Amino acid sequence: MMIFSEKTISQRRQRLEPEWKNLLSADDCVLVFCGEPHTRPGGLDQTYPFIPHPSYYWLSGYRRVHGVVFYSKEHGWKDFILPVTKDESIWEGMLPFAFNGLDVKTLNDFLSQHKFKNVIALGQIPVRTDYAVSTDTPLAKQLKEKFDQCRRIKDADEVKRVSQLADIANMGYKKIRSFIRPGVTEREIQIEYEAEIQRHGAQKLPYDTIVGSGPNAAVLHAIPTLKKVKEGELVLIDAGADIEDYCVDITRVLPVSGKFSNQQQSLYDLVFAAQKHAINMCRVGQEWSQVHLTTARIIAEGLVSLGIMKGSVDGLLETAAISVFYPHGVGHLVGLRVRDTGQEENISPRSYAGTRIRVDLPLKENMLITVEPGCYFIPTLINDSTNREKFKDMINFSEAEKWLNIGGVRIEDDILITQSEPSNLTAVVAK
Ligand SMILES: [Mn+2]
Repeated sequence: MMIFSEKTISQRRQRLEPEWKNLLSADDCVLVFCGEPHTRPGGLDQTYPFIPHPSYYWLSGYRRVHGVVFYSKEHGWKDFILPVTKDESIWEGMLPFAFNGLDVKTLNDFLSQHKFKNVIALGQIPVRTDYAVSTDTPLAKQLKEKFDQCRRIKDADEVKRVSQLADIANMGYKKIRSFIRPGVTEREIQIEYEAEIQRHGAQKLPYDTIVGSGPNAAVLHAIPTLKKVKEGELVLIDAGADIEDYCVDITRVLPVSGKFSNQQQSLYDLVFAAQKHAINMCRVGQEWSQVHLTTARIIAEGLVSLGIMKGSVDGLLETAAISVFYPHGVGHLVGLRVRDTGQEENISPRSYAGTRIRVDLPLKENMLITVEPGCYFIPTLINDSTNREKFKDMINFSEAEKWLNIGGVRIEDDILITQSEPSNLTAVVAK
């Protein structure tokens, strides 16, 4: 029932505790909720697959519904767990498991017995509780922020798990390379990849696998279709692997015929250069926004040299013209779930070169972040009348139209920030 050792869990608690102690009064306590199963609409007793709230899971190592981690200055850490029921044993074959803690049914009594003034709820807060909890208070927000900051720093067990997932994803990507040929469908590529990674130990997918061939490569979250991939096309595959909600997030672009055309190669080289530059910037203290701006600059310079954009590169960034071809941020925190804790401190994130980036923080040692610049020819943006008017002096639209069939290129890896060189945990997947 636990994939992390008790030592790892206790080290995480030791790391978080001093941060919380500073914020809490003697009669405050914190509850971190795992969450409850959710009924499928009209599904009677059917529920969606259950995943624990990542904060709870990180802090406890348990994946059991209704679990609660309790903390107060006076009592320290306590685990409240729902014991396996007779029904679960009959229907699902679940065996009672050992846990160091208390039956969650005793939580209410425990709280009333100790008369906490302020019960702060974090994690997947239930719709109803038997006791009053505070959720949206300034204190709750501060506690959550400290929690997120702690969780962003990956420990050795987490890094090991993500590296293992990179090896698993690599088996899937290798399978695609041997499978891909004119006439197979995007959907078949997805199936081959997903079967292969599960054969090698992945439990599930961290996000819906993206396969886009030809013009579909320009659809940022392309759902694989029954379209057959054609000789001379590119295929963009953005696919991960997941074990117990830990994951990798990887994108590769492959030529169906095994070789890029000159035009495809020039686009690929451009994005690859931006990615290499960005990875090299992944160092302690680096502002993430600057990493994004650097990739936007490299892509803008490349598009100027290809005759697709024109004018000063500064202007292409300042006016956001570059976002017609690069409409997303350079990356996001990853690890425990595909969007690891990054957004909460960026409630009104600034726009950089026309794009809202998902993380607007300086990098710290042992953060894990994706680096995924891209350059696309998206009909909706290229044919947009406002863009045509606004950027008429900056974009050579008739030239851009010649690239619509190529779709786009994105290259994505997961980078661990270290005291020295950036560590590419997904480098094993060939580019
Ligand atoms: Mn990603």
